[in-house]
Order: sequence, then C-alpha cells, then structure tokens
Amino acid sequence: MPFKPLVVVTRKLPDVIETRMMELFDVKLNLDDHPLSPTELIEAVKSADVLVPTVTDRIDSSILSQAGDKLRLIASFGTGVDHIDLASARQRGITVTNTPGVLTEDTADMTMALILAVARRVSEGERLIRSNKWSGWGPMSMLGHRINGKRIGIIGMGRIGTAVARRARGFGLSVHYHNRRRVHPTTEKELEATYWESLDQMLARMDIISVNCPHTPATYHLLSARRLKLLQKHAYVVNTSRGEVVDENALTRMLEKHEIAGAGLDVFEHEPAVNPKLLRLDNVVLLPHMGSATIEGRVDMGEKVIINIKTFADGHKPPDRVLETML
Ligand code: 8YV
Repeated sequence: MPFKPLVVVTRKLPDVIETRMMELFDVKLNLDDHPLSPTELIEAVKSADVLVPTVTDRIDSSILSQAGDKLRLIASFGTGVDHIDLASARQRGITVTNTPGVLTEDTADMTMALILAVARRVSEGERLIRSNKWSGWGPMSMLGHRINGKRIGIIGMGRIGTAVARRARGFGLSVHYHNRRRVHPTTEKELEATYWESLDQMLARMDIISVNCPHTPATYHLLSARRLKLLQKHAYVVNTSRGEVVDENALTRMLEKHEIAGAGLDVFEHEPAVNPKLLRLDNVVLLPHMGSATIEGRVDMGEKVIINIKTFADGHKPPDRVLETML
C-alpha cells in the first residue's frame, strides 16, 4: 500500500473489524466506546489521516474548520450522512464515504417489526404480562388492527424502501409510495406498487406510513404538523430513517389526542433524548435506533469501511463516495 494512514475510529467496532484494521493501517481505537466529546472529536480530526465516525459524531463545519491538512477521508460507519457537513468537507478536499446496501435488509426487517408491534400491540401486551396485571384472555382484550389487506405508503423508495415493500407484499399489504423520482417500471410491476406524485394525497389514503427517505435539508420535517393532519384516524406511522424527517412534537400531540392510531419509532429528533410525553403513551412502540443492529450487519459495515479506506490509501477513488449532489 503506497500510504499507511492513521485511522481514528470514534466508536467500538466488532473485534474482527478492529483486528483487520490494525493489520492494514495505523489505528487509534475507542476501546471503551464512549461517544466522543466535542474536544475529543476536534483532537481526532486534527490527528487523523482518515476518520471513521458514526451517527453519534456531529461533524459540522466548525469541527471541520479545526481539521489539519492531514485529514483526507471521512469513512463513515453507516449509511446516513446527515451528521456530516458534506459541502464543508468538499471545500476542504476531504472525501466522504458511507456503507450503503449492507444494512438494507436488517432495517427493512425492523420496519416490519415496528409495523406489527404497533398494530398488534406487541409491546403493550408484554408490558401487561410483566406488570402482573394480566387477568386472562378475553374476547375484547388487546385488540389491534389487521395488517393483511391494508395499504402501506412508503416515503422514499430507495434500497430500504424497496426492501420494506417486498416484505409488505408478503404480509398482504398493497404497496404505495412517494419518491422524488418514480422507480423503474420493472420494480413497480414486481411490487405492484402505486406511485403518488403528491405526498399529501398519499398520506390521506394510507393505513400505514413508513418513513424510509434520508434526512436532508429537503426532507427535514417532511411529515410536518400540517401533513400529519392529513392522515386518517386509524393510520399508523413508522419511522426507521431519521427522527428529523417527522415533526416529533406534532406527532406526539396527535398520538396524545388519538388523532392517529399509533406510531412505531426507531429514531428521534434529538437522540438520545426522546420526547418525555411519548414515554407515557401506550399507542407508540419506541426503539433505541436499532434498525441495523445485527452482528452480521455491523461486520458487513466494517468491511465496507475497510474497503473504502484501503482503496483510498492505494490512490484510487473509494467505491462508496458521497457527494452532496447525490442526496
Ligand atoms: C447505523 C443508521 O446504526 O447507517 C445508518 O444511517 O442509521 C444506523 O443504522 C448508524 O448510523 C451507524 O453510524
């Protein structure tokens, strides 16, 4: 390898990945896995040739302005890149890569888990048993809503949205979607998916809404208070993308007033903080950003990061480069 970079990794990664990185590069690990403080992050960008951040590292222009000339690559461990100021990185000649593709299936699985959990009251049922308050079966107890035969509206028909659509078909849902662009006719045909150019019109007709678009300036609060009001009273909202795409306070107000049936949330606007009002509601299922959290997925992500760094260090363009124009 022409260049053996100093790679600073901000969080603990699978052992097999850290070991491989140490064989290939000079590596500084975060063995106790604490989220880096701003001071530590500045130290990291100053010393590294390559930074491997995660979603918990906010790499904005003020952090990047402190980076030395050494920092050439940000090889992010994750697909979403909304924690990185891409324009600022480009201006400084820093390449940014991510790990697309390898967490698609796991995140789609978690989307289905949330849909089933909220519509069939899975978490609520378990809470009932654990609280020792279950008095026995009753014909009218713990009734949820049937999934089969309902309509799912997917916002963002990229890799994950498409994987959700495939699973949804298996559960007997009819697939609808809103996307910046209509997907290829072959995919649309395979999924028997209906395209809605108007998000507003789609929202008003769906039983389940699944948020699967990335968070960008264009999708911030895409599900605004006004749009959430368009949903039917029996509708569910599921989000495994980014909290910022949904106005969390507006959603919480609607859930409190039962203006929609429920929500399944794996992501939040101000992670790790969660709106305390959500914690008191039974019609929500709350997960701690674990959509891609499988052992296999983390190893796959790590391998992608290694390929990106190695390709870059060998003097070539890394395969998973991200440009702000791609979002
Ligand atoms: C990751 C994610 O766990 O990759 C993403 O965009 O949201 C998560 O599934 C996390 O971002 C890793 O940095």
